[in-house]
Amino acid sequence: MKDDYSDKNPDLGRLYAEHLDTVKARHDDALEKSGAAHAVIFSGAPRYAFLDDNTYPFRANPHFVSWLPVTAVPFSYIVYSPGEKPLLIYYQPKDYWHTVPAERDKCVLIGEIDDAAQAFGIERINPTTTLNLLHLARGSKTAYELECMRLASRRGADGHRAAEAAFRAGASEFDIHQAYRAAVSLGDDELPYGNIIAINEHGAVLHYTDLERSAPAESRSFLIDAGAQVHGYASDITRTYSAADANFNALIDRMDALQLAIVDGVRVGADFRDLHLETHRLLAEVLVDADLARGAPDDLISSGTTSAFFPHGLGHLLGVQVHDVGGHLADESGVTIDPPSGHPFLRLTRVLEEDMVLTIEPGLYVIDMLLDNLRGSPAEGQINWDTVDWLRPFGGIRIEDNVRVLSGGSENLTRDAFAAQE
Ligand SMILES: [Mn+2]
Repeated sequence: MKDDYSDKNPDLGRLYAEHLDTVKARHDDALEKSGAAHAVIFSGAPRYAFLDDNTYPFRANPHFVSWLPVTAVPFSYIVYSPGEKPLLIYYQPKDYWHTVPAERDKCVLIGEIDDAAQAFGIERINPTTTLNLLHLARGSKTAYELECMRLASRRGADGHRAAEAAFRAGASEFDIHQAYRAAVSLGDDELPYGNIIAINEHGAVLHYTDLERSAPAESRSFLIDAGAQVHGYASDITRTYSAADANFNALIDRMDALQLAIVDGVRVGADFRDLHLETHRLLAEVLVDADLARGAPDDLISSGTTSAFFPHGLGHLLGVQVHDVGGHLADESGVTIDPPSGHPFLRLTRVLEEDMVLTIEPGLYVIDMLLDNLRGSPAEGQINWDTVDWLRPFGGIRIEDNVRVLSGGSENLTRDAFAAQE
């Protein structure tokens, strides 16, 4: 059996049993409030590519994966009735009909149904009430989930270490990607998301997924956003490196210090929207210190200058999904919390709760399309375009850690994982 890092913690089995108790309690609550007696959770069906007999990579229903560490089995069901042992029904074409509760009117079915036969006559499919309750509850991780995520962070950190070494040896993006996959022992379809492996200017492309087969004449900088998973639980890690340029390296260090300052603000009761806005204030100072812009922080924010350099959100919930569900949910009723005005891409707007795991991923990039939009506005005079020209060949910087929320602070899964390698 391949090393999937789960053997690094002999306690995982006991933690899983406790985790199941929590998952059951969450479903007991969601079912009662939904006026239902049974939950049927479908793992999903593979989808065929258009005019083709090959399927897309299969991604199991995340609700199914949060019940048990099975990520690759389609056409399977979990049937749960409060007070009873949950049933796992593996796909067996002739034999699974009678195992779904006869009281179909008291069932809710959770999953993506392509074919009515997969619903067994259950009419309440993905009821909003049930899903909101489960999604809200999934924000805080159980001890088992936290341990899976710590291991996923270690797995990812091992990949990052190998990727950095390949970059420093002059490898192409494609070959760096292979070095990463070999180190984490995961195939492309097993990664929690497509790796971003970006050399030089490519670092400014936020979702860069091409992989150049040959190395550039000069490798100046390297931005890697790559994760791993253990039992379906993800890590999501970004690092940026300078090959040799001391000034770019100093800017990376400034962004690293900014990132750690924001992580310092993570604790129970912190409003993630405030952390995002604080990031813009700190970024304004970095822009001024680096001579990329001039002006007071509030002016650089209101003019749109900080948003042009940092156009994405500070972070998101993390778990069995890389962008875990429920990031905007205010409460059980399903009311949502909007992102702050001018920051529509923020995926997490909640007040932080104990044992949530989220990413903190500030960035600073030269994205010409966004900077050019500022021409003719007050921001044009705030920006030092010569320094922008200097930074452009390096692409950009992003530093991303996975952070667990605690009452008086946080646990940094990513920094701990890198430190454990020493
Ligand atoms: Mn992320």
